[in-house]
Amino acid sequence: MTNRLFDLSGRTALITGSTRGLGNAIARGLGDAGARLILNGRSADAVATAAAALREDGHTAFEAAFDVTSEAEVVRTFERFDAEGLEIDILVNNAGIQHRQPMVDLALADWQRVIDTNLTSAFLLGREAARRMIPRGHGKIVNIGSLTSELARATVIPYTVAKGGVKMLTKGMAAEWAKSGIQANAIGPGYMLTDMNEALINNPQFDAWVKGRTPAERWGRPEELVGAAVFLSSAASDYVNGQMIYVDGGMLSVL
Ligand code: GCO
Repeated sequence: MTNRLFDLSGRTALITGSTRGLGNAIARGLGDAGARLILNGRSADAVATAAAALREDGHTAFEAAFDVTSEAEVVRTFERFDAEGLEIDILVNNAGIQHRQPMVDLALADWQRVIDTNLTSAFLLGREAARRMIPRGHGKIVNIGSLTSELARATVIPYTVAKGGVKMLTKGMAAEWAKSGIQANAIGPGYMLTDMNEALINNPQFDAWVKGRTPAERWGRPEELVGAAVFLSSAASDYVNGQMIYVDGGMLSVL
């Protein structure tokens, strides 16, 4: 008998960047907890493929291909949800990109692209979702941060700045929206086995550093974020607001 506190039945979750990696693992986990899923990515084909795979496994999966950095596309997508009667109960702001380059060599366009994708998108989707959650008196927002929400790593400064911003945006959402029954929180993944980190995983020195610097002495698996995601998406977290849960094998807790 699973505890109904963690039951997402009857809830609809929009997960950005959910065609692969952390977003897809989180979507699958929320689906396993009973949620209907709306998948997102920029590519309609990739969204369709990911949604079909989830339907194959018995999940209810809708498709929403749009660019999370485009205010016009975000607004238009939420207007489409309104027209289709799709109420977003859970928003997971997961979409993100990485760009590894020393700041002295960094082009403004690359800086802006990372900030827009990893941080501004969470504001845009959060604003549109909150405009609809506030009148309903309830909603869950789960932002995806990073170890770099707390500590900087050289060569990934735009990502670090964006993820630091995600931490404070989460607190800002709590400050303004908690009184309306919305819980806004974040998850800070450690070094996870994802496509985005392929170059690091395949670099023996970096791989050894991660395993040496992490108390668990291993990389994390995307599905290991599901527990925190279900908790922060469910009634179990109705009095939790503005928090970041680090799922990092202990890396942030030790020198
Ligand atoms: C990097 C990695 C990290 C991880 C993750 C750590 O280049 O250092 O991409 O940013 O992806 O964010 O929490």
